[in-house]
Amino acid sequence: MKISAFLLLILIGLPNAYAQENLASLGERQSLSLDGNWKIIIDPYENGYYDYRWQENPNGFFKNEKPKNKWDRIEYDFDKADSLTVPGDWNSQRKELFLYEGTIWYKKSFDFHKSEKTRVFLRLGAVNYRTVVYLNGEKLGSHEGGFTPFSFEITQLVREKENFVIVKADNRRCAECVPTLNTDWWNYGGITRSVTVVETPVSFIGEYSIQLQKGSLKSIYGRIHVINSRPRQHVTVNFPELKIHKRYTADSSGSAYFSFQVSVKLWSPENPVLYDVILTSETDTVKDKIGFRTIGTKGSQILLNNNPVFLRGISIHEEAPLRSGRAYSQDDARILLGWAKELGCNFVRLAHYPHNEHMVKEADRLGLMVWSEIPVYWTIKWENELTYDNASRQLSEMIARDKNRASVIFWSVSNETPLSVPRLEFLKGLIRQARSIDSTRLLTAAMERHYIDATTQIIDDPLGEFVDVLGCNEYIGWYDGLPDKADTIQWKTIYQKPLIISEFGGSALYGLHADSLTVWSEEYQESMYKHQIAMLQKIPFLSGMSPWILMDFRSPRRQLPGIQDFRNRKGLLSEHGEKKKAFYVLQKYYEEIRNKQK
Ligand code: GCB
Repeated sequence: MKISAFLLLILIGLPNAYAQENLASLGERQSLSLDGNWKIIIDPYENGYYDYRWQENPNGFFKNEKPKNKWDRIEYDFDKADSLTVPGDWNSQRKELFLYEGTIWYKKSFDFHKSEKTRVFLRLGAVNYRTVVYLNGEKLGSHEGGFTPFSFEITQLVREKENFVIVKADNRRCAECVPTLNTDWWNYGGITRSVTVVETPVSFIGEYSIQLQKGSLKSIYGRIHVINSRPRQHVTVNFPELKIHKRYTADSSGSAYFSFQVSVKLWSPENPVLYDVILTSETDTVKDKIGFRTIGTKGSQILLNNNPVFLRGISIHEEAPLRSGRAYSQDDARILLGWAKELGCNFVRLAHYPHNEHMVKEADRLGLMVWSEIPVYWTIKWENELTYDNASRQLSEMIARDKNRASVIFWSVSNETPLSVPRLEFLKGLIRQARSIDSTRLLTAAMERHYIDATTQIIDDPLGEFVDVLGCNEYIGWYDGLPDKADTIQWKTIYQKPLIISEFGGSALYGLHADSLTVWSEEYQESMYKHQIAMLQKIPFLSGMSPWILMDFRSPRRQLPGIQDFRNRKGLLSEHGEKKKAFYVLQKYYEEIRNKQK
């Protein structure tokens, strides 16, 4: 780095060691989109990052150097390189990248007319998994975790013409990562969600939350946080449709906490009302569409707006419908959630990581309650502090992004994690953290269960004490016996809490027909759903279910040629949107429940 650039960086406080936190409002603002074609360099040996002694190279690919003389030897050239579309994973865009796990460099050029007295941020919706970001040859910072947004301030570096942003994305798995080495989903790499440049006033609303106070149907509670605030500045909260206009004074840290009484139409799956909400500070305005509802529990019931509700759910991976790869668009969200609605759902489990923002926003609009989770999956390194910090950061980023979405009712901290003391401490820490950031939603986890005798399943995971709602995955009739085994099973729990069967299911290849004992056939899956439903109906403390899974999805663990071909076939629909027989079994059951509740 040249001395002058180095001094400049010290003066303006760059490079950021890590991505900015607590700027969730950036996602709700007008922005310049950097989506489209990005030039790429595939770099399996990370030569663009390390020198031949494996030291970080100060003149790596992020400098985007060009030969100035005919003898200059520069061994890369973004401008002559291939390109990939952003947003989008790389595996499904190029045949030779299908199985690729490693580093790819992305480059995009843009012009930007910055107004006077503003700040500018570069926001990345998600990059899987490890990211280093550079602008105009300078490092902005890094981020770890594949499913949450992050941003960097670029006010001092951005210029009118020919900015170039370079992103190093590395999707190699590691034992200490979250998720860890082993998952049952495709490790799609790359810039999988939109990239934007966002301009804000110098002093701006960085964050806000606004929802019904826990337990109250009339009292709105919230916070506006103004970054770089003049002390005791005024902020307002406005609901134009209700002609509500409230004014508050922020404290010296820029935060205004408020509560007021209001009569709103409550958000529910039957009536997903969203209100325009406009928040202002003395220099800034942010607009959102927000629904208001409460969520709670009473004994083994889940209460939505104080009324018991049974969650007719389905689990969904962020897998693109009707094409392959990671889902990212509003259309993808509409198709996936449209199928869930057609199935009769009022609830979706967005497995196994935070899905893109279109999913939760569409769920808000369509009236689907959402279970949102972080990828603490299977065998995480419970005793590694960095692993904990990573999970904890992903949790904060998920909550920061979605805390104003009425659809989201559950934060889930883990999936099928094996019992141990360090694991319990780890998960308790995450639960405490989630509660301290958001006291209004319910905490859950997808746990396991075990047999106490040949026909009795018990849920007694010590984690159950710390969650509000018990999530439990079970595969009776698939990994555990044949479908009719379910007829003999009864369920117990040591907790007086609601239970969601967060997974059950079995695989079928769409179009494969046989008798109901022939594995992989639609008839087997259909029979399994029938036996499951009969069993689940007998569980008195059951409050809902999210069978596994809406649509077949890519997984490296599923290799059987002609049947799986790298796809987990437990979908009720194929990846082409064809409905298997079990779809109709669940649809019929959900209709019956709906009719009973009327
Ligand atoms: C599970 C996991 C899920 C898998 C599923 C399966 O228990 O939570 O991620 O995909 O089983 O199909 O085996």
